[in-house]
Amino acid sequence: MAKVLLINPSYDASYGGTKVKVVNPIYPTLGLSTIAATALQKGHKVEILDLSWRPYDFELIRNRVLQTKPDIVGITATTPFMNQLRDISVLIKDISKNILVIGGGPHPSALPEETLHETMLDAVLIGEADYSFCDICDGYPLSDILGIFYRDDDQIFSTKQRPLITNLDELPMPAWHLYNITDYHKISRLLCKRLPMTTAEFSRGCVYRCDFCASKITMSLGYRKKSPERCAEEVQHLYDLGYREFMLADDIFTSDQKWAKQVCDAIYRKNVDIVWTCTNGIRVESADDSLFKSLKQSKCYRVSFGFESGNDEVLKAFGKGGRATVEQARKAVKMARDAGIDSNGYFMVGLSTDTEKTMQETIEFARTIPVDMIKCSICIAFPGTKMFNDYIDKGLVRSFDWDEYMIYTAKNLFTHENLSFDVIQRYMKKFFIRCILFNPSFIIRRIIRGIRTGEFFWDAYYAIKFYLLPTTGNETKSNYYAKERWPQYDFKNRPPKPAHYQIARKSQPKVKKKLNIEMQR
Ligand code: B12
Ligand code: SF4
Repeated sequence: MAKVLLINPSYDASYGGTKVKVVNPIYPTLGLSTIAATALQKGHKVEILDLSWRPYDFELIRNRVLQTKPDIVGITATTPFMNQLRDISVLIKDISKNILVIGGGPHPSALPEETLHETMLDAVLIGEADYSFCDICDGYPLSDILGIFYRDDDQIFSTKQRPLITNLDELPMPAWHLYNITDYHKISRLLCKRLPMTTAEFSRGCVYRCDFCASKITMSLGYRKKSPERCAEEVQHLYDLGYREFMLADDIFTSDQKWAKQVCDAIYRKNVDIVWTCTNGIRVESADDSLFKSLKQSKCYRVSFGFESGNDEVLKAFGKGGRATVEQARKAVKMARDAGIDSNGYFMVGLSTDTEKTMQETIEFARTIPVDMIKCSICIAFPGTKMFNDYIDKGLVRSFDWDEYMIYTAKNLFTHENLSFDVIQRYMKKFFIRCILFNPSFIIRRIIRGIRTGEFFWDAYYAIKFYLLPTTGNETKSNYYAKERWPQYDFKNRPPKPAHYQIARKSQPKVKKKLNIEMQR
């Protein structure tokens, strides 16, 4: 049986010292607990080291590795954490070349070949990895495992794409128990009502194609759902483990309204004392009066809407348009308010066709829409998105230093076709000033809500913090272990290609490989 250590990087640098630090999300990472679950089911020993809520600390990782003595280390990474992944891969190989080091999650899935070049990883598992990671633990030769890129000597190979899991009910319960529940009392009280809080998923995938979104790179195009009974069982299981709140990570939970209502009804029937939120933005055209009533009844107290822009043409251009209009957004918020559910609005500036005029429209729209929470970020072309691929094709990407891919502190990542980064940042600052700090209707709404819910003092505490912190530009640097020894990839002269094209054009590997043999570099 394999001994496995899974590592989630530190979020410190990404929220840095900016205003959004007041909503720093600290809860167990679902990706690691789902891959851990299948491995545990097969009898492997799995531990999770979650750095999300602490600064990046390579000594801590080293000590944990020396103590656990794992056969396999798995590291997850979104783009801003890729440099941590690179650093950890070097650190682990310094400890022992015999430890198999595996990468997964959004960034390695988006750029698997480049990721292998830039790290000392032995393999990258692409996309949904619940079963492929288990195959690794079971000791199958890397060349026999579907959905992976791996190295053999100095060569990189890939295997065929793994078919998607069709019946999500077959997956074991995510291994939430591997997290130390007491760590999850640190989350901002603006994000949660009850502690401790965690994440859950009822469905996977999305059928839309917004150009700034990378969700397809891990969960593919399409929509797969767990049965309502299974969803309710997971909620019960979370409660039994001691969690009192969860946020749903699903991309489009409310889009199949009939099923979503059945899920809410099944949770309601379980009568579990746990509250929840749809924190990942739902689509405004999926809002429905009776669905919101069911959500409320099942103890969902907040839905987040991905409004993104206040201009219908911009919405259409990035792939959201159609029924997801500015007018529909107002209707959706009204429905949520009528049902007694809090609403949270996500906005972005610097969308692919944004101009100063459309960003101004976004600000005016956000200022007047009666939501209870608002968040605005700079739209960054993350690897795995159409926007990134388009910018690569047009030669507009200016930096491949993943430490710069921080949406609140980014400076010169790419050349926007209509705007400079300075202008985008200026509008982001303007957004916070006009829509939150000097927006009487938002402030009054928040005060009334605070008094009604008994959360007024938390609001006041975070309001002071929010006011004092800068909007952008206050970078937090990670203290790396071996930056000078990170393997390098020449992105400027060998621009990356979308992962799925790479899979399609690679021939099948001939070399077989055994688990735990020493990697030659
Ligand atoms: C919940 C969520 C969060 C949560 C938790 C993050 C996390 N790492 O789990 C929070 C709120 C913290 C978060 C933050 C951010 N997020 Co986010 N987030 C999501 C969301 C909505 C769902 C993720 C999820 O839990 N899915 C369910 C689980 C089961 O799937 P999974 O995580 O993909 O894991 C599977 C595979 O990826 C793989 N896998 C994952 N990890 C590993 C590790 C190993 C070793 C292996 C082998 C396999 C493997 O196996 C898992 C099971 O199949 C996704 C959108 C999406 N649909 O994927 C965006 C997404 C991952 N986020 C994204 C981004 C950009 C961010 C931010 C960078 C934004 C920012 N603020 O700068 C931050 C980064 C974190 C930070 N704090 O700074 C992008 C990533 C793009 C990219 N190129 O990196 C996504 C895809 C959103 C998007 N629409 O584009 N996010
Ligand atoms: S932003 Fe939301 S709706 Fe758009 S493609 Fe991504 S997950 Fe789907």
